[in-house]
Amino acid sequence: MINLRYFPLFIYLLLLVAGCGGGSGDGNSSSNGSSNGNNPPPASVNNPPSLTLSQALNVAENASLVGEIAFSDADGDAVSLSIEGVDSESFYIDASNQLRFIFSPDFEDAKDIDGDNFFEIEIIASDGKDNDRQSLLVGILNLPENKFDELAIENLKME
Ligand SMILES: [Ca+2]
Ligand SMILES: [Ca+2]
Ligand SMILES: [Ca+2]
Repeated sequence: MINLRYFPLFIYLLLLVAGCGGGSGDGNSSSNGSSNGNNPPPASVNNPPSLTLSQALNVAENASLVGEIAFSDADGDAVSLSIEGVDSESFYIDASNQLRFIFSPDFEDAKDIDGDNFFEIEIIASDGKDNDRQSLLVGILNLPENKFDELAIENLKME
């Protein structure tokens, strides 16, 4: 049986709880009106060119061709390619967008800047407004030279 002496207190507590629960409605109703109203959208947005390149390519020594530089431009802009990076002076890009050495690399006579047979360059594609650039590591693969072939034959004789 509920003791009626405490009933008013019970009601009081109920009201207190209900009052706390509903009270927090007056939050920040600051209306952040997006006030960019008067800026018309740009007439045309340029899309930068996009290079499709591996980050690393290996080519056999004694051949100057590295590979084609593939790119696209969503606007159909004319795109010009250029080369930067520490070993950029060892390369050029021909009229067919082929990346080539200006010489025939010789594994036994490394011509890259630090002599480890990995040429470090960056390819830049520009449409005159924006550009895309990607780093490219061109490694030189060693091919057997005559002297090494002879060495291999001598080793065979010794077995
Ligand atoms: Ca473009
Ligand atoms: Ca190097
Ligand atoms: Ca070699």
